[in-house]
Amino acid sequence: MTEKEIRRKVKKALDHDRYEHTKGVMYTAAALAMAYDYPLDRAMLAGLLHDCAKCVPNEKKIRLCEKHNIPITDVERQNPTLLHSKLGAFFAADKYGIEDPEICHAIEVHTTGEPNMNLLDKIIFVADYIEPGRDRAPHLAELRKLAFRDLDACIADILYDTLHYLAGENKKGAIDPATQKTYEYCADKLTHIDKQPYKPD
Ligand code: DGI
Ligand code: FE
Ligand code: FE
Repeated sequence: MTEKEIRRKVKKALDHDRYEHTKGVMYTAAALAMAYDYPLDRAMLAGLLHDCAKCVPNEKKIRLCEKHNIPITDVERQNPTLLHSKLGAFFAADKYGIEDPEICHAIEVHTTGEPNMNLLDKIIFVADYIEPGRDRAPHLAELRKLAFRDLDACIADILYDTLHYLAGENKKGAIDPATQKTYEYCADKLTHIDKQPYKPD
């Protein structure tokens, strides 16, 4: 498949807002790739495909994972939206012909992160959070600057905010152990001075 064909297919698979977000992630990933010396074409392709399974209805996400032997954890069964990353990695290879395992891996871990992420994983994880269309998360202005100064510190701060968001008032959803582990792995990189290290109860 050519890059143009992939773009057209992704656009069809997503709703308007999700495709706008996808373009934001693709170009933000390109900018981060420039800053940290990663091949632009691969970063952009990973950005383009990172949410390719996001608009599949939740029931169907579960069905497709079961059909293709993609393991589903308890937390994922309770929050099937989380499955869009694993299913997206599968789609990238299966429907979009991506043979680059680094691209598929970055898609697979983009929602929770994982300890010891490689450079492309980090670029996509951060680009997803800071792309220009995002406007709800706290500290976006600081995180956008930090991303280009210290990628690991930016990841620690994003995970800190995500864990607090998930643990917040109306419990947005169970915390995936992968999110927790990723945070613990990089917690020593936290930069925001007004923050205490996050501790689950
Ligand atoms: O797909 P996007 O919306 O672009 O972004 P994403 O893949 O990072 O998904 C964002 C959502 O995922 C956001 O609402 C927070 C949620 N999330 C991240 N880690 C966890 C989580 N949700 C649950 N339930 N548990 C987690 O550990
Ligand atoms: Fe996503
Ligand atoms: Fe996304």
